[in-house]
Amino acid sequence: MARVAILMGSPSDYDEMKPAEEVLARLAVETDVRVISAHRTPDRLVRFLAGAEDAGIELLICGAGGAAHLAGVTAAHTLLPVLGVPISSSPLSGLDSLLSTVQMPGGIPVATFGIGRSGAKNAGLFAAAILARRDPALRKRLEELRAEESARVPERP
Ligand code: RP5
Repeated sequence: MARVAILMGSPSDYDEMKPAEEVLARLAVETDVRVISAHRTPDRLVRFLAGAEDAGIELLICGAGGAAHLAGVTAAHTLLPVLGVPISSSPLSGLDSLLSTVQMPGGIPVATFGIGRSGAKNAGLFAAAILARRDPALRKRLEELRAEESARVPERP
């Protein structure tokens, strides 16, 4: 059963959002990956969020570019934690997406990550860290992943 939903505004966002999916797969956390746009498919978003908790979703990661309102609108429709990833698709290379996602007015929080692939990877890891608080087996896998990443760093260039 998927515990994390990964939403993105367009199929063109997938390349930048993939690291979230990949790192969660590596940690054996099931994801439900969807294309849902806050402005092109608003009904799809509302429908999905209405059933998300019952479907077992515990966290949502939302990636969008340009005037990026997907994470904010998602957060407005759910009490589940929302992690936002700004996508670099726009002529402003994602600075607009970053500001749109991070600058939520007080009251509806979106935890915002860096622009693009590393932001998506960190959002996936952050989601896993939250879930690991109550999942000792996942915590162990997260520890192993950290150890593997450390071991890959050479002592000399
Ligand atoms: C946003 O517009 C999407 O999140 C995407 O980053 C951007 C461009 O979408 P496409 O025109 O490539 O579908 O809503």
